Formats: sequence, C-alpha cells, structure tokens
Amino acid sequence: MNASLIPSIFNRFATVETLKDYAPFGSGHIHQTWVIRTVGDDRPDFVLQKINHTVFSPVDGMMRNIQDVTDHIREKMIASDPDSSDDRVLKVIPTREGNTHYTDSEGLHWRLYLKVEPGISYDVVPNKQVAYEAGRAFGQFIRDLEDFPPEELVIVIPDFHSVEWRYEQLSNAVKRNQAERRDKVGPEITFAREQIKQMLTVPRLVREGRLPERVTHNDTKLNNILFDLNDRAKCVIDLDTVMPGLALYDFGDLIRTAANTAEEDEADPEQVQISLPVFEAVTKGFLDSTRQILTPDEADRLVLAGPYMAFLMGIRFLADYLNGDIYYNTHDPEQNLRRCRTQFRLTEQMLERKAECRDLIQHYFAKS
Ligand code: GN1
Ligand code: MG
Repeated sequence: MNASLIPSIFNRFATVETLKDYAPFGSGHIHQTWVIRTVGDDRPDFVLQKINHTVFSPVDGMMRNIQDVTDHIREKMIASDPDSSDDRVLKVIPTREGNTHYTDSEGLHWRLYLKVEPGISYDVVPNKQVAYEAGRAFGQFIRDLEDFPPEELVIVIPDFHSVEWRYEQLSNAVKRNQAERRDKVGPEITFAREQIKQMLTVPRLVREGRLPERVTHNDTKLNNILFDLNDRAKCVIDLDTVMPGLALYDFGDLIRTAANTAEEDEADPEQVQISLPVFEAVTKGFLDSTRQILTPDEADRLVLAGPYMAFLMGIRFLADYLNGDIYYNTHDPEQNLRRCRTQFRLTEQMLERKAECRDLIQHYFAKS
C-alpha cells in the first residue's frame, strides 16, 4: 500500500476539514492506522484505518455493528448529559456517499473516526486510578449495552473467545509445524496440554446456562481505553469485536493486560507479575459499573476470567508463532513467543492467587 494515497482516501469521507499531514499511529496488532492532522488548531483531527479484511471478513457487518452500538451508547449519553462531547464514544465519519467505510479500486476497505482528544492510552498501568477507571469504563460499556439485543449483531469472528476452538487451532499448528519452530516451544506446548482441562470449565458453564450471554466488547485491553489529562477514562475504542459474549471475557482481558506489571511482549519473564493492588482497583471499578446487572453466579466465576483470557491469548500467540507469524503484526521473529510466555506466566500466577482474587471479587460485588 502506497501511503501517499492517504490524502485522496481521506477526501472520500464527509468532512469539511483540510488535511495538513498524516503519520502512522497506535499499537494495534491487526489493522494499519494513521492519524490525520488537519489545518486549524481548533479543528478536529481524525484516525484513518485500513481494515484487515482477512481477519474481519464481514467488513459490512462489522461496521454496521460499530455504527449501531455507538448510536445506542451515544443516545444514552446525550439523554443523561445533553452537553457531553462528541468524542466520549467512538464516532464513525461516513463517506461522502453516506457509507460507514470506503472501498477503493483495489478492494481495500477504509474507515475514518473522529480522533479522541487528548487520547492518552497506557500499555502498563501507571497508577491505581487508571486501573479503577479502566474497570469502570469497560463495565459501563457492558451496562450501556445491557438492553441492546445480542441477536442484532453480526458475528464478526465466530468462536472468537472459545478456548476449545483456540486449542484446536494450536493443535493443528503443532501438527503442521509450518515455520519449523516446534522444537523451540516444548515447555509451552506442555503447559498448554496441562492447563486446557481446567479452562474447559468456562464453556461447560455456558452450556449449563450458568453464564449468560451479553453484548460484550471482546478486546478489552487496557490500551483500548483513552484517558483525559486527569486520568479519567474518556472513551472506549476498538469496537471491531463487539459481539455476544461473556462478562468474564471482558473482565479477564482487562485483568491480563492491566494487572500485568510488564508489557505484553516483555523479554524478561521476571518482570511479568500480577499486581494484586491493580487487580483490586480494576475489580472495584468493573463491579461499581456492573454490580446491579451481574448474576451471583456470574460474579462468582469472574475469578476464572483472568486465567482463562491469559491462557487463551497465550495459545493464540503460540499458534501464530508456530504458523510463522501470519496473524499478528510482529516486529521481530521472537515477539509472538515472548507474548505467549508472558500470558502463560500470568495464567500460572493468577491460578496461584485464586483465593485472594476470589475474596476481592466477593467483597466488591457485595458492596452497595
Ligand atoms: C489483537 O489489534 P488489537 O491489538 O486490538 C486481537 C485481540 C488480542 C490482541 C492481543 C481481532 O487486538 O484478540 O487480544 O491482539 N484482535 C483480534 O494483544 O484478533
Ligand atoms: Mg482489536
């Protein structure tokens, strides 16, 4: 893709602003992203994305989900505060023809969002307030969508958080050994085999009807929240995977990113630790938003959320490593392996500290 085409792509969207310059932006693993800066200090800037349509093949469906979900949240926000700013919920800028995205002559799909200002994001939690706010904001997201009918959403990636499906993908990757890296990951394959049985508790509980399906975000990494200058959560971003899911998925994905003291691809395993004070702050925030809607069974099982999501991401990174880094964007050939090791280490630590985590969850769920 020739980046010099970006100004002409920007012009396909319905905005009166004039492009000043543009630059690569963000840290997503899937799409290609640019910030579009515009002329005039008081004029809005934008975020342009080239959609990865291999990963998100129903592009129309994904964009319709995002439009519907953001309309729903915006309506609620305006009802409770008519003066709330435009960038507290993601704003899709339509094309000049009124579509949610633009498809170019090569069949590439593009979308434009209003840029959230100042749009501060964190890969590692800097203080407890950020942890609390992150929990509160992702909890609020689930709560705002409690009355959104899940069946109206397109399933953009089937079985996205199914540990059965992800384990099958890993098993196939191990068998194929496409990148000839199997010999390097013996301990990781063993870990996956040892842990899978207890992770299957979650799908079993779903089948037994003990964990209700809700509209969930499904990509609740800490850096998918944008903060203001006072470390208040301002806007939840990256709504690509909004689908029917479990509260446990969103709580767990946030825990595995926020309560990790290191980066997702940390090279030194010793740096990767679960911070219990951060776990506590995230839990308090999440339950402050969701206490009224979660069932007691659901709250009780939140203790599985962190280990489940860390394990699931770990086996996904491991499978991609074995497949030769074909899914995630990577900067170097060992990055997926480091990501996998981080997630497995977090899984172990959270399982070890399960009793303490359960007490904290019970404590904050019971609070009124
Ligand atoms: C991907 O693109 P990004 O970074 O928001 C992935 C998530 C993983 C995450 C791991 C569609 O999200 O599921 O948790 O990487 N998204 C997809 O960092 O696979
Ligand atoms: Mg994403």
